[in-house]
Amino acid sequence: MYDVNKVREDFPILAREIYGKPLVYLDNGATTQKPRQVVEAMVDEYYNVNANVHRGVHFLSQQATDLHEASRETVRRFINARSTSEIVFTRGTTESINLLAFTLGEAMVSEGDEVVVSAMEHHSNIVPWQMMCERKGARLRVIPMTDKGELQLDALESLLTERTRILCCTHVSNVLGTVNPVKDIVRTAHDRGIPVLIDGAQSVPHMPINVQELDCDFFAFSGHKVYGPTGVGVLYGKEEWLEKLPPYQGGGEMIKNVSFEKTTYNELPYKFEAGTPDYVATHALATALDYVTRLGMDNIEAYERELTRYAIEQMQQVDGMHIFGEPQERDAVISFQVGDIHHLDMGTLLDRLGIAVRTGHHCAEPLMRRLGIEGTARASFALYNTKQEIDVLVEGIERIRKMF
Ligand code: 7TS
Repeated sequence: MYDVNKVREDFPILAREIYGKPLVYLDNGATTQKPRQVVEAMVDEYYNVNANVHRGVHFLSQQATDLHEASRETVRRFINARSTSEIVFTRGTTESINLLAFTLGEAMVSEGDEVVVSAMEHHSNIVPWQMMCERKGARLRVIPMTDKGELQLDALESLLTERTRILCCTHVSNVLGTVNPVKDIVRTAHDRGIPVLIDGAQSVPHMPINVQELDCDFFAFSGHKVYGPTGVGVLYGKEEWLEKLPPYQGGGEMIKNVSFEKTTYNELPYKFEAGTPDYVATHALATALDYVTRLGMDNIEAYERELTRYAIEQMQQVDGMHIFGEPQERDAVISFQVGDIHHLDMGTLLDRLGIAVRTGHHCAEPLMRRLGIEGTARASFALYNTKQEIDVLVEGIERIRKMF
């Protein structure tokens, strides 16, 4: 059985009070809190192991390298990639997508080509593609969305052409919580020989991920959204695709031989990992993935789905409550608006009650425009949130509604 109270004991920050009120942290879409195990792994490595990886014959360097490479294997297992060659460590989802947009642009995009993204992307899965399109004279095309907040997949047929070089789509919307049918999207794109990138920033913390089953060609996520440290993330890529792409940054680690005349590049995945990696963070990320694996991603998913169902049911009791999107499959994210109370006022007043939510456009301005709004308040849940916390949120919203 999933024991949330026991889980909460692993997260010291949850015992904090904010303005004299117990913290209710519902901004997990932005970043999650860290369990003791993760922080202790970092402290332990800095205190007892620290040395640069991949370059020392000495004991500590070997040990740090072993931890770093074992972390790659942990990531591989966690998303069920075929090989650790397919696991590139980056600084996060944003860097993963920038890496891919740049290198894929260099390798295979020319004037008149097209890149397809969806209407519900985070800026980090729009702007890098836009930048690449501008450089290459290519064009961005957009999968439209229904009023319920689901992608219009019937439009895919006409959007995917012989000029389409890649389709990029988020697994879960960070605003609406929509879980996109990425497996179907991948199949449709593959029928036309088009590779697919899935932005897994908002799915990895909430559900089991199996990249071989999804059959996506690329998959990106951030460590800090899945209980790991900041500054580390992953780009998964199928080996045959990564082999086709040129390096991203130049420097140490990514080379085999360097002379002033010619440099040869290292094998996968090191070709994409110039410079000293954040090897303490990769180890801590693996610790976080081990932590959620021990709890069971299936259990976490079931627990959070029930929490989200409960939250929607309770929030809908509030007069004037509008919840954005009505997707058939929703993950642990709820964007809302109450009457004409500005989302910033809502967020600020909830904060005074110790409740942390996010407000604004959530780095998805095109989606805001599609919804005809400037922003929302957003509650997003994690494995340590409780129904009691949702009751506190709903009481808080109710109190604020009465003030206005
Ligand atoms: N993709 C999605 C779907 C996201 O939700 C985010 C961050 C990113 C990419 C970028 O991740 P990063 O770790 O590289 O910054 N989303 C949010 C959010 O919803 N609130 O704060 C950050």
